[in-house]
Amino acid sequence: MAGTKTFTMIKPDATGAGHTGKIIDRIIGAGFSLKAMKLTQLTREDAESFYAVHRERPFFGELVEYMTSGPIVAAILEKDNAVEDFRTLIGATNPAEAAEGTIRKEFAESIAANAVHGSDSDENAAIEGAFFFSTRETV
Ligand code: IDP
Ligand code: MG
Repeated sequence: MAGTKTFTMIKPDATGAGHTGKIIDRIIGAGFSLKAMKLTQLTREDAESFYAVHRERPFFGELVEYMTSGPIVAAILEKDNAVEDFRTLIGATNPAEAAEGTIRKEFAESIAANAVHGSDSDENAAIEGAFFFSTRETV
């Protein structure tokens, strides 16, 4: 059975462009509830660790530079079928390929600066949520 939690970040391009509130509104409007949320900025060590799975990819350096370039909003979200439904809401990694009405179609600047993160599995949702939040910080 699909899990009920996912993890997201509003990335530096979107926070910097003043899109934080609009993106949160879209997420809540799509039926997700906020279980935890914080504004923070990733250190290089944080970003390298969070994206360790992409270490060997050619864009890793660019990704770490970008993700440390400004504030991010991290959040744990709850909804039935959370991981899959959130990936549908945000759209394809490359905004040029993202469907109409998706968050990345509306707010992303490029394949790197693509406005939001969404976990790709229930297992990663739990790992990524725990990277940012203790049980004490989750409602
Ligand atoms: P996802 O965020 O849609 O799950 P992933 O393949 O997991 O996409 O890649 C993680 C992040 O790395 C992307 O959200 C994007 O910020 C960045 N990224 C992915 N592919 C590229 C690329 O080809 N060039 C630059 N950055 C990329
Ligand atoms: Mg991914």
